[in-house]
Amino acid sequence: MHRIWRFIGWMCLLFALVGCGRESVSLTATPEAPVVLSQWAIEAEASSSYASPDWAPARATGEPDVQTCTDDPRAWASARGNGLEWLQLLYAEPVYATEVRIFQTLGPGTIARVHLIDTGGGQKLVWEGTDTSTICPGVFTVSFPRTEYLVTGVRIELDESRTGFWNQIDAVSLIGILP
Ligand SMILES: [Ca+2]
Repeated sequence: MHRIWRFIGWMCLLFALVGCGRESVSLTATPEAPVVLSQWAIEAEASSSYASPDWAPARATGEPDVQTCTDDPRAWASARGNGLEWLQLLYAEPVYATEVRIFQTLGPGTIARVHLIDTGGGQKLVWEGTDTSTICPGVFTVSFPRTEYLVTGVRIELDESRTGFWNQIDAVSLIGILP
């Protein structure tokens, strides 16, 4: 009787070893888990700015530093606050993008279009419409299926005639998967 149990024990051990061997093979074949990166802009330019260095496009680079809904020189503001404007941001690491987050700290409601910029400088529209945000400070988030191309920049187009007021942007993050 003991022999039978010993035999069953050895067979279990054998199957376990074979199973381990198979598992290691499949693990080797499994691609590495994607690394999702959230990054802040390193450079920025815009159609205009209220002043410089205060309210300049560079004030929309780096992480957010304005905590209230107010006119603050640490955020980008256009010169006039009543027409068509754009803000373009550059990021250090090209990624297969999945989301853009725009931190608004004054006058939300003017974002009209959001484009991604690929590594060749091409623009791809990912959102167009009317920003109905009323929460301020607030984050306007644009999510989309993972891009097939690498993204290195974001271009935000604003129509400040919609509110007749300055839509200040404190920071913009780009979320995506590292190649
Ligand atoms: Ca800022």
